[in-house]
Amino acid sequence: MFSLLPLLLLLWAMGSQGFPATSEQDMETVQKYLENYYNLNIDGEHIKKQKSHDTLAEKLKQMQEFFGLKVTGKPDVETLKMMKQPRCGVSDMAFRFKLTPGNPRWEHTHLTYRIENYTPDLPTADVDHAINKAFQLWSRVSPLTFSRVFQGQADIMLSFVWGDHRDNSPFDGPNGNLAHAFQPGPGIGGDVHFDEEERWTTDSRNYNLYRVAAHELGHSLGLSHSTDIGALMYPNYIFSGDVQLNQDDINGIQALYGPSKNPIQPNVPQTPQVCDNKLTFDAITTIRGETMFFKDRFYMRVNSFYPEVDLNFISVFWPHLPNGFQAAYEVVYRDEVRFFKGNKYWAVQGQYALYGYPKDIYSSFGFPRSVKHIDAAVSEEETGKTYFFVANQYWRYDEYKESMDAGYPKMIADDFPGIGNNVDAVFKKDGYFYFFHGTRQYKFDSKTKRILTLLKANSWFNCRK
Ligand code: 0D3
Ligand code: CA
Ligand code: ZN
Ligand code: ZN
Repeated sequence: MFSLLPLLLLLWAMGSQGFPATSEQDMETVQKYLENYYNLNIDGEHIKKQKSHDTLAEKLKQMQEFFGLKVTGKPDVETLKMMKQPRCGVSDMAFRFKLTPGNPRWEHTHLTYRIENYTPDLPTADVDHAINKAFQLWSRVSPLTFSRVFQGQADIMLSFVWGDHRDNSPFDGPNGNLAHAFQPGPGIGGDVHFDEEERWTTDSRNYNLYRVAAHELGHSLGLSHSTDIGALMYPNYIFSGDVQLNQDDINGIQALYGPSKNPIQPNVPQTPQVCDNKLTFDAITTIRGETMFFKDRFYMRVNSFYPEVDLNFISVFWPHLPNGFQAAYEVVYRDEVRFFKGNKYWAVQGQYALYGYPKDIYSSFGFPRSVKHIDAAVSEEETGKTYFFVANQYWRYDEYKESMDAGYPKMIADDFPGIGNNVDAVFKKDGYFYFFHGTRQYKFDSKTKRILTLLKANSWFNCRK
């Protein structure tokens, strides 16, 4: 059943002396566990090439971190013990939040807070507003309620302090550590300190107080850092334009306090999981030799140097572009990538957004007003022809002549048979088109008008089957 040889070799290669004489059975436990819950790829005799040696150690580390074990990256006694415990069938990877070690939480659901002082960077009303909104994020999705007090002790005391402020966690001047908060408990428990040496803002400049307060309050309520880059509890400050809890933050707070009694719940963003077989895409394009996939607020990128998929906010790459593109394509000879949303499009050169955008698709490309959005687009380097897919039809545009070719639109089904009635996304690589429709992907040869291979949409992400 199991091919233990590669794993044993791998562990041996990792220099994993210092863990107990591991039996074959234990090895089987480790392998099976990491395969089940951590997408470990051990395929027959081969560790799949993209999964490097430290990936196994990485997976072990992730697992150890998740369970609050000592993070060794090795299958030590504690780790094996945890792996042998019964589990519900859900992948740990789906839950990326982490609770504070020991799972401290508030035992009452009505909490008080007090703003002890103010930063000179902002009007006091802006500070009050930012803090108030940050509390609301968490109260909306949990049974917790918060009320502000103006004197005496409150459960959560918030203050702006700098340098050594006598809690054994001195701040470090501008940047670096922005703030910290204490886990639920009496006295200093729950309190939030902001580093006064940061510049505090109410916009996208570093550092947005609402964004930082929202994160710190997560700690005040008992959450630790999440590995989900889309979560407010992710360890690094990323300002993605708006501040909202994502599904992982909500899973975390509800694991501690249960669900909200309020029936009206906000729309919750989720971070795409690259190895989720149900993953679909909004748009895909090549860009300077790499392929970039777009989904909601995120891009995903793979390259040959690094085994893991690079997943991040679109706004980190292009702060001035919107989220949720519907189509994207690259014009290689101009070193330009164009992004479409509704009847507008934007253009970038590498990481720089070009001036004068967005423009509309009618005056630029000659689409009729009946076209409200583009489903997918791809340009052929050799011919300078760009294909735009709109519902069950497609248009062909000449990049050199800067005009739509005569005789279009045509039916997708006539010239790209088998790829479905409409297209989510398309890109071209090594002479072939790759069409995406839902969770399906078609490798298509336009010379023979034939589908060569049927693939899962996420086939580029080095996932196990
Ligand atoms: C911190 O200072 C966190 C606070 C934080 C993290 C994410 C979002 C808001 C606030 C300490 S609990 N993190 C450091 C940070 O992001 C690592 N510094 C700024 C930076 O690296 N640009
Ligand atoms: Ca600092
Ligand atoms: Zn402090
Ligand atoms: Zn933090």
